[in-house]
Amino acid sequence: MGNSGLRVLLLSASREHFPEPVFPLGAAYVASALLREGAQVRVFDAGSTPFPLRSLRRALERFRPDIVGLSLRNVDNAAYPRSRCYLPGYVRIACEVRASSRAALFLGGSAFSIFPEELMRLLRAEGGATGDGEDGILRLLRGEEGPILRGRLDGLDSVGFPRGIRSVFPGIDRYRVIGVQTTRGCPQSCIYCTYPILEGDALRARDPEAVADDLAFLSREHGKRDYFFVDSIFNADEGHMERVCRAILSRNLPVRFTCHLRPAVSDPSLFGLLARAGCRSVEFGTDSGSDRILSSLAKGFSADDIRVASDACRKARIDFCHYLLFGGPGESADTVAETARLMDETKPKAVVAMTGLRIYPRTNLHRIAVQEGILQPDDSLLGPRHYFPRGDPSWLLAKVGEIAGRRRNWFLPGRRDWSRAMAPRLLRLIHPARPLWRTFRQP
Ligand code: B12
Repeated sequence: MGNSGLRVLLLSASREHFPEPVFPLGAAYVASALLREGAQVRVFDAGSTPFPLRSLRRALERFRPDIVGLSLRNVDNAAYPRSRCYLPGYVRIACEVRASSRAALFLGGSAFSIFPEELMRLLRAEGGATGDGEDGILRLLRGEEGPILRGRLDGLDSVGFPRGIRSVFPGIDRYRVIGVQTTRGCPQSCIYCTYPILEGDALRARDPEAVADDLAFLSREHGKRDYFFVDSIFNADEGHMERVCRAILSRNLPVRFTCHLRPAVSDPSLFGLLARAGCRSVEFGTDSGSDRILSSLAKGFSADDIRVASDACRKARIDFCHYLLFGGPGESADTVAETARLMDETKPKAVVAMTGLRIYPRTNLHRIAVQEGILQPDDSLLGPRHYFPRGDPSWLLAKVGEIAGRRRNWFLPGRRDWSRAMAPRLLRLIHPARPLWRTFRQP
């Protein structure tokens, strides 16, 4: 109870509403850990107020926190060529914290886990924790070794929703879709990916009954029905996925959810169980339909696996979307065409395709790009920087644009600045609980 009475404002800095506004789950989970220690906690959500700096000033003056914990989710939108960098907004928020309070500033969140030193320097914070924030924040408050430390929970028993969430974060009522996490860590080693850096490379699972407790609480106390299971890969351990579904079914919970799946399933009948538990949409991290590229990205599954998973999803009547990444090492006009053919064959509701791979530090892609001379070894990568075969984006953008232009269900987030577009906002008004891609009309 060392932090009893300490006033902590957790500030979720993201203002990105595309493809959907994202519930500040990181801040909510960190709040749980602080509440257990007896701290007084408020969550400020910069994404749900039209004038964030003015509202933040008011919140700081009213609550007078001892500590501000800045939750930094996205560095940029990872899209090419219309890339949007969020760092200037985070600098403005940090300046407002300095100007309107004397609180110490601590940093955390996925953006911070990827770029800790750079963000410490940019935002002039007192300290920060990468990794598991529930552990990280408490160790920062204890003044443990720093200024940057790595939060690490062995088991996930302490992960979950704070039961008094409405007094901590009244803004919960503004969110139709609530994030829920059932596992952390990713044992895959896709060459471009940050997941093992963010959450570790070993899979850690929450007790399925604890997940069901959270869902029961959210539906009973807050009337929620729609969820996003935010696990990097919900089927990384199919046994765990099955236990979560059975826990939901055994309590008859009124749940509809979306999740990220790897398109590799050992037992296709699991999709029937997923559907019965409330799964309405699946986002497959497919990346490519070419076996050559799947292997160069080290995905660990094949085009045939994608066929089987797509088929199983369709039979279970779950809408699915394939997320693609064009431009991995070895991508050619032939492999792009092969991917397009597999998409036509598997008939997803939508295809969301990025062209160019965002290069993150400490990934294999970073090493490859330096070796190939496409990237300077001292580039901080905050930039952002994207990988293209031979460093040349033009032919690939043209090719993917041409393919997508002939298919109505293909969506290219990097082709324009969607943050200002009206169409996604209107679709969101009509279908507030669905992922944007699920609102597209299928050809
Ligand atoms: C699920 C997910 C989505 C879903 C979200 C659905 C939903 N309604 O919640 C969807 C598909 C919509 C999505 C979209 C996007 N996403 Co996304 N997403 C994720 C994913 C897989 C999980 C996020 C999550 O909720 N994790 C669980 C929570 C609890 O973790 P957390 O927020 O990180 O918080 C923990 C710690 O970071 C820490 N912490 C958090 N705050 C604080 C504060 C303090 C003070 C401390 C000490 C600690 C701390 O403690 C928490 C508990 O451990 C991550 C990858 C990952 N594994 O993190 C990518 C990720 C966050 N997404 C990313 C990106 C780029 C995007 C998009 C911009 C993509 C696009 N172009 O459309 C959009 C942006 C959407 C938006 N509005 O912000 C990137 C961000 C990195 C970057 N490049 O900036 C990530 C990291 C993936 C990656 N490429 O590495 N995403």
